[in-house]
Amino acid sequence: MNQPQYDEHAAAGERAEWLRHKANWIRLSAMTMTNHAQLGHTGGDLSSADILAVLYFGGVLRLDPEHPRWPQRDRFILSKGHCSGAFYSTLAARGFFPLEQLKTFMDPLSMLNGHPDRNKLPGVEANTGPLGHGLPIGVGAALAARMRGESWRVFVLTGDGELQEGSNWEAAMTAQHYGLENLTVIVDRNRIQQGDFTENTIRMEPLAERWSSFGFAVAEVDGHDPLALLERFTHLPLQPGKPTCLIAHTIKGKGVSFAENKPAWHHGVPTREQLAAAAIELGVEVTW
Ligand SMILES: Cc1ncc(C[n+]2csc(CCOP(=O)(O)OP(=O)(O)O)c2C)c(N)n1
Ligand SMILES: [Mg+2]
Repeated sequence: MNQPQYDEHAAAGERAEWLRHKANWIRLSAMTMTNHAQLGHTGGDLSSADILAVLYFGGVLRLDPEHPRWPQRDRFILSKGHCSGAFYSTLAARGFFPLEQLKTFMDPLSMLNGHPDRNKLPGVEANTGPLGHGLPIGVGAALAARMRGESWRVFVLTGDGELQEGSNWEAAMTAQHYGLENLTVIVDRNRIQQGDFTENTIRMEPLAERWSSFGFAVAEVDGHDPLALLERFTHLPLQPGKPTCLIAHTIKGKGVSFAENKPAWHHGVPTREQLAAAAIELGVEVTW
């Protein structure tokens, strides 16, 4: 159920290349969606693509797209629910629903709302969008696994600006109180939130120290290096008896030069010409 989607016996370089290609496909697919809707959150879609590719295609998450509510599955919660373009592209590519459905992003009556809805779309564990809720839900899910004696794990992907929501820190205290080693928080540390850089808005540093002072085992990782991510994800928990926080250093808009590290691309959407330029830079094709 958590087999890598590539040839496991391939050399490390080839595996990394395969995952990079998958992440770039997720990027272009998400941009095709935000171009279609002329709405969306392109910058954060692009920063999280490698993390999603490694979780879903690197054999990290135990899941079964044929049985999305398989009780023993790992739970992945996209707490930064505004980055639904990348998330839906990942779920469709992994087989949770047909790729053609991506064409309906944000259309009236579409199941692909701007923010994920677990009652509409297979593979979505929690309704997110209002920031600061994914981790509290994830803590509850991890605690439920513990109480039932089940071995499934919980992964929560948050934004860095999102951590300004106090609910995250209440949830963190609870996670450490219960020693939820089956819980991993991944912070998409792209250093930009809505409108500006995080450090100009509400300073997030020293972020690693903050998480460790809340009782998490913490590691920092290059969020665009598939093998470094894979290495971290396949050796969890970082410390027995503690929840894990992985701070993934990323670039908002990664892979598309005109969008990289620009606050305006938080909810910037590409024109047709920009989409064509992105396809060339990313070196992938989206045919759905
Ligand atoms: C509670 C709440 N307040 C405000 C918003 C509007 N909003 C959507 S995305 C965003 C910024 C998020 O920044 P960050 O967490 O850094 O996400 P990323 O950079 O990964 O896109 C804001 C303020 C929201 N979705 N929820
Ligand atoms: Mg951010």
